[in-house]
Formats: sequence, structure tokens, C-alpha cells
Amino acid sequence: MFYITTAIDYTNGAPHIGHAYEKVLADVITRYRRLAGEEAYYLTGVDQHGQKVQQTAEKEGVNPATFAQRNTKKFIKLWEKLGVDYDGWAETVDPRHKACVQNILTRLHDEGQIYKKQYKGFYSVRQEQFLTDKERDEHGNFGPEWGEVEERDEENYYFKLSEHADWLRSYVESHDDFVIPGFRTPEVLNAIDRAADTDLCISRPKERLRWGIELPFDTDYVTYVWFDALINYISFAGYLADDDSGLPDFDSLWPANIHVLGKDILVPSHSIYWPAMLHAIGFSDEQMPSLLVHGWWNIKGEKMSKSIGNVIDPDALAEQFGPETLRYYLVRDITTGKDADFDADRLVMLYNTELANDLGNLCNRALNMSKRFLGGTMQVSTSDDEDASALRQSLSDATNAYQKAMAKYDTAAALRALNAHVSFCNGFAERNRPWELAKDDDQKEKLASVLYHMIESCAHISVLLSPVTPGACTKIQNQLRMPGLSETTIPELQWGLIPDGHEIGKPKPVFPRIQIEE
Ligand code: ME8
Repeated sequence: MFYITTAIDYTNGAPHIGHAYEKVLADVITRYRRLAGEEAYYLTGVDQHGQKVQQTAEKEGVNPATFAQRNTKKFIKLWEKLGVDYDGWAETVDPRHKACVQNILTRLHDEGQIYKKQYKGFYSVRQEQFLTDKERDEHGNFGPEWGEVEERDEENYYFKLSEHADWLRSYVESHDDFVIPGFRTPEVLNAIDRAADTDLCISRPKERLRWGIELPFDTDYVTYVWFDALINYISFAGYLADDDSGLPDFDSLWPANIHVLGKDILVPSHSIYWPAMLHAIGFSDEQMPSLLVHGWWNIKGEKMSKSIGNVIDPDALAEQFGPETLRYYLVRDITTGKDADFDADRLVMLYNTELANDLGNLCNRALNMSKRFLGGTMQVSTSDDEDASALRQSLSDATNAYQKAMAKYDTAAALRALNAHVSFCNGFAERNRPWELAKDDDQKEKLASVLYHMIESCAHISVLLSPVTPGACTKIQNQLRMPGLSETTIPELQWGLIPDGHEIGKPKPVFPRIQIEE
């Protein structure tokens, strides 16, 4: 079972393009694993507690629970629109999650892994954490990334993070698949050095923050939002759950194959706190998850932010260009792990070139000519003509390259591999000119073979592209009158998917061109 999760999004506002990217990326990976013949379970959800949500709710004059629920609905609606087809939905207000968090806290407290101490220091409201001198810049100040910084003097509960630092360092050093891509590992090792002498404050006094999970051993406090949120990956996988909870069987899911998350939350939360928490609860090295860390979408080289006013609304884009156009762009124009610039003109250009012109044209002309020149009846061909053999080789190379790229979560490279075969096929049509062959009675066999090679390619592409644009691929399969292809797995993708004597359906453009208005 391939268990995949995403970060759970803060419900202090509506979803933006970064949220949409991450959820679509995880959805594409999940659909790909199923296509590869594996079972998969996809968990995503929302992070509803914490000061950010409480503060924004207060500004709007609503209670945090109502406010979080209102925004949660926007996320759910967007995922439905974008075809993000998750299996499990995590909401941190869920009583089953709360019970799991409290269970873990009680255990760690009983075992002496959590202790109380007085602490005077500086606190970043934006990052919801205490700052140490290590966070000061060369002038001794806390930089703008920390937002408003307040001095606080209060008693709190601490998790003995430092006790796990030695284990964590050796774990990270000996598991090069813990952080994907690997170029981010040094960042994690540096952060472990910093964590080695600081414990993690896991409580917030209720006089400051009421919106959170109450500490089971001291009702004057709520749980720090990150300690609560990280646990979603196990609580919603059924960890410590009652048999009638409706949650999955934990042992069949855990460990997660990948937690998908953005680069801003790798350190310290996912690569330090989370493995240390799991280690403290008693999870072994074999039970540690891997982290797939994606980059950020920027806007004209700048960070997307409410204060700059450059936040991109995925809902409006899906309305304007279609949900699958957006899905395609999001996993096509960024290399997983790196940053990219979001550019609506490129979205239109990539769609018009790769889907409308190249693939759309291939399917249309293959179906149209097969109807016109063959009466819609296909004859299986494995011709030994040189160009036909080259086409079959191109398809096999593309399928291999696609699989290799997808296994590394490199969706952009996977799509480039498929597009290379589509281009080959369009070139094949130009070279073999079926419209000329149709005029010559002696070329009937070759005509049938050329069109078969094109139609068969459309069938394979409709399967391989289905994790990214599932709706469009279903349409292609319906026009091919091959609805069964939606159940085909990659190991079953052999030449000859279209059987001898098969009657294809009516062609209808699947990827209409987007007309750009000035
Ligand atoms: O961090 N491009 O929530 P969040 C790509 N609740 N990804 C982006 C992005 C951008 N411009 N902006 C944000 C949180 N993201 C916590 C997570 S998990 C236990 C708790 C990504 O709503 C970001 O990197 O601020 C993160 O992975 C996700 O969106 C949610 O961000």
C-alpha cells in the first residue's frame, strides 16, 4: 500500500495556487501509483487550530470554529472542482484526532518526555514559536521573516527534543531517501545541530490562545499547533483509534511512503520535530516516513503574499481555463523540488501547444482518417516498415522514460517524455501521408497500418496521461470506444491494445484551443 499525505492547509484564508499545486501533485502521484498496479491511500486535509486562525477570526468578528469551518468548505469545494480525489480527509477539530493527540501527550508526559519550565524570551507570532539568539541576524535583530516579535515570560511545557538529536542525525545521515530531493539534506543536518540544545515548547497558555487541543494533564494550556498538526499523519491513518472509528487500519498504511510538503515547512517541523516525535513514541527506523519537498510558485520572481497583493486564486483559473488545464500546467511547468514562476500566459501557451495542437491534433486526425478511409474498422498491425518500427520504439522509450520520471516524482519530465512520442506520431503522419495513401488501391495495407499505429498510440497516451488529465483521457477512450482502458495498468500496456476488427467511435475535439483575448 502506497500511503501518501500532503501538508494540511491553514484555514485562516481561502486556498491559493501553492495549496492547489501541492494537492494536485499528490493526486497525480496517487493516480500514477494505481496505474502502475499498486494500491494507494491519499490523505489530505486542513489545519484548523492555532493563533493565525484565532487572530484572523477575531479580526472578522467570528468565533474561530465557525471561521475555520467556513474556510474548510472552500478547500473541499476546490478539491472537488480540481478532481483531487483523496481517500482520507483530515480536520484537526475532529474528535478522533483530538483523542489521538491527547493520548500521545499523556504517554510522553507520563514517561518524562514532557516537562514544565519557566521561560523568558522572544516570540514570533507569525511563526508561532519562541526565538533564540541563533535566529538573530548580523545586527542582532530578528529579521522580517519572523513578523511581529514579542517578549514573553511564561511557564510552558517542553518536549525533550534534544534527547533525540543524536539518533536523528545518524538516521538522516544513513537514510538518503528521508528527504527527497537530496539537495535539501544539508539544510536538515544544520537544523539538527541547532535543535541539539533546545527543547520544543509544546504548550500555549489559554490566556493567550484558546483555539487548540487542551493538554490532558493541565487544562490551563492548549497544544502548540504544530505538535497537533503533525500528528494528523498518524491519527487519520488509524493510530490508537477505536475499532469502530471508521479510520483505516494503521498497520496496513504506516509508514507513509511520502509526506508531500513545501520547502518552507521542511525545517524544523517535518524533518526535526516530526521524526523526533515518532521516535519518542517508540517508532523504529523502519517506521519513519520519507519527505517529498516541493518548491514554491512565485509571481514574477516575487514571493506570493497578501501584502504584495499578488495571490493567485486557483478557483478563478479553473473557471477561466478549465480544471484540467490548470492541473496540467501545475505539474508540467515546475520541476518537482524547485521553484518556478507562475505565468498565466505560459499556462495558455503550454495547453495550446502540447494538448490542443499536438495531442488533440493527433487524436483528431487519427480518428477522422480512420473513419473516412477505413470505415472506422481497425486492423492490428505490427508492420516491419522502418518508420512503423521506429514509432513502436518511440512509444516504448516514452513509456519507460515516463515511468522512470514518475518513480522520481518528476512529473514535468514524465510529461515531456509523453509529448516526445506525440510529436513523433505527428511527424509519422506527415511522413507517411495517409491522405495520399488513401488515393492508391495498392497502398491499402500500408494505410491501415499507418492509421493503426496512430490510433494505438492514442490509446497508450490516454492511459499514461490519465493521472494528470483524467477527464480528457476518458473522453479519448470513449471516442476510441475503448472504455476498458480506464482499468488498464502500465504492466498491461503492450502493443495491440486495440483489437483486430475494432470499431472506433466519432471524433470530437477533446482539447479545444484557448483563444486569448487582448
Ligand atoms: O504550513 N508555492 O500550512 P500553509 C507552493 N498548516 N507551495 C506553497 C506556496 C507556494 N507559493 N505557499 C504555500 C502550513 N505552499 C501548515 C502545515 S502540515 C502538518 C501543517 C505550501 O497553509 C506550503 O509549503 O501555510 C505547505 O506545504 C502548504 O502549502 C500549506 O501551507
